[in-house]
Amino acid sequence: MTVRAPRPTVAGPEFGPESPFPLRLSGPVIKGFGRGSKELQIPTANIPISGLSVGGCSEIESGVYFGLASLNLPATDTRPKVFPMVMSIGWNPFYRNAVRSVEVHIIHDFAEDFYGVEMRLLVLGWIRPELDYVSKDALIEDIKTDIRVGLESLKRETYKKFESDPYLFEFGDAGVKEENGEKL
Ligand code: ADP
Ligand code: RBF
Ligand code: MG
Repeated sequence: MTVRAPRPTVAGPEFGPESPFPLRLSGPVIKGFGRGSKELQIPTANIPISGLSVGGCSEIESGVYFGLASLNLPATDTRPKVFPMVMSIGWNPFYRNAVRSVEVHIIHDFAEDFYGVEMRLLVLGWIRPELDYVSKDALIEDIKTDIRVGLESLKRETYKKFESDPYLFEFGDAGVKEENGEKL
């Protein structure tokens, strides 16, 4: 049996996000590979890879990140809610994907799917590189650890304060068109 070495319980510097964080990304939730919920029981809301061109220039490195997400749910007549999230960007080495994907697991139980809804992300830190695994269970275990690490990391006041970042509440056409660097 292969046992993964114990992992740190928090990620990111104690005194708050350091460059290039916080990164701001957004996009509509699209269909992914259909594996997250069914195979891993960890649903991931995918957004188009074009959402990665932040401010039109920087490319994000592949890996696992933590941060905050907000959703422009149709039924939300109050301020959009902000949720903790963990995100994977890359090629999913365990599945040898042919396309690079951006997938976000929101740490919240939703009663329904939210395909098509705009999601805004404030990426606050890096957790680890994307890895290959000996088994699906090993991948699931590591993602569960990412969730714990993400939650623990976000508890710190230097990260928690981003819950009120205006970016998470600025839903609307203009912002989205700009963020994605493409005309919709
Ligand atoms: P896909 O391969 O299409 O991305 P998944 O099996 O990964 O499908 O499931 C993702 C979908 O599940 C999301 O697009 C969203 O509509 C829904 N969903 C429900 N709960 C969550 C959650 N906590 N985090 C992310 N997506 C969720
Ligand atoms: N896939 C990998 O192949 N290797 C990884 O290290 C990996 N880490 C992930 C970490 C998180 C927090 C999440 C949400 C997903 C991760 N995935 C990883 C992606 C996973 O394989 C993918 O979500 C499913 O295949 C569904 O598309
Ligand atoms: Mg998914």
